[in-house]
Amino acid sequence: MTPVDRIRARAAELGFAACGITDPRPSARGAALDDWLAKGYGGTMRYLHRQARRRKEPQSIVPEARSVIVVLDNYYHPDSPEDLAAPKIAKYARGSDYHGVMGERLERLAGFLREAGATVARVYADAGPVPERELAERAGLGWIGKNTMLVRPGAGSFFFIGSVFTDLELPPDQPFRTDHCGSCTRCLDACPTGAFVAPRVLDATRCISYLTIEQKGPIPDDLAERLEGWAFGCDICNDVCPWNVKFAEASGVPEYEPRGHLAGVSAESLAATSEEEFAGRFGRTPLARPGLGGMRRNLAAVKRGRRGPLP
Ligand code: B12
Ligand code: SF4
Ligand code: SF4
Repeated sequence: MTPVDRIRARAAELGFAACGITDPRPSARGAALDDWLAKGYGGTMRYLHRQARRRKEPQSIVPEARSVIVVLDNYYHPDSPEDLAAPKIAKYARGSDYHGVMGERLERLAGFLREAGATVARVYADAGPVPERELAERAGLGWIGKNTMLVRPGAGSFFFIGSVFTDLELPPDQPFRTDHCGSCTRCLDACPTGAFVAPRVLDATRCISYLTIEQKGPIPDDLAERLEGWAFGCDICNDVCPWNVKFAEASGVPEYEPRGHLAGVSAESLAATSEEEFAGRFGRTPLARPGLGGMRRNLAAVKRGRRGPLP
């Protein structure tokens, strides 16, 4: 077994669905990121501006790094009838918060690298200046679809992406170079808010995921009307993708088992819910990010939207 084979085997043992190797050379899409930010598509996510330089030059994130190990973590579980009824939660947020679940297993992978001689092994899972989808594509794990998701052939896109930057010099995998979207436009056509400006360019300020999780302040009425019952995140442009319809398989990671839905929860019932009750039910899930205040806002917007256009 080569050192890379052993790393892949350890990643599989830790429950990761795929593992690829790349290096921290500069992003080939720096101009696309600058343009995206300049057009204001990042809305109030100011951290994306602050991180832009490091995102474009991954070497600057961990100067000692010679290789980046990229993993995919499957979070898919089929929808239950309660999941499909408003108010809806995106699939990724139905289990325990992935930052901890993936972070802990990435740390174990980093420990394995240290045992193999690495002096630097730093892990990232969503919370860092890492161009995760591009690195995953470069590590041969899939292509960036028209919905901007990293899609893996024969597997789909219901994956989180994690990475370990290390000073081990490892032979990189071949980048993924083919586009398997072809003439399909299902994701672009299905987006209820018209958030795709063009294939692979998302105006986040129109995306339900941004509006219900990241945005501060009220959800504008014209977009509230189009929430289609989504109260936290949105799965539409992933659900319609033929690669998911055909290939998505239930995750084997126990922490991603759905732990609760919002069936029976309404704007009125949340108004009467205390912070303690909310924390008891959703404390260790991604819903803690917008918190009780944010979820009250979201449920009120879902309700407003269902009444139809406001005068
Ligand atoms: C900000 C952010 C968001 C924003 C903006 C999303 C976006 N598309 O940019 C919002 C809040 C809307 C969001 C939503 C979601 N997110 Co998010 N998000 C991020 C975050 C933190 C940064 C992404 C970013 O930099 N965006 C800026 C754009 C410009 O960069 P980019 O997406 O990498 O886009 C590249 C392409 O557009 C490409 N490009 C441009 N032109 C062209 C042309 C061609 C031909 C090609 C090939 C590429 C290309 O160049 C860009 C720069 O490299 C990443 C984590 C990370 N550190 O990367 C997670 C991340 C992308 N999100 C993730 C997830 C799961 C989601 C949701 C599915 C959650 C949900 N169910 O609600 C949705 C999906 C919505 C969607 N279609 O993207 C996962 C995606 C996993 C995957 N399989 O791809 C990530 C990687 C987190 C993680 N660690 O797992 N997210
Ligand atoms: S997550 Fe929903 S709102 Fe956002 S781009 Fe995809 S379909 Fe549109
Ligand atoms: S729905 Fe079609 S166009 Fe969109 S990502 Fe999937 S294959 Fe590509």
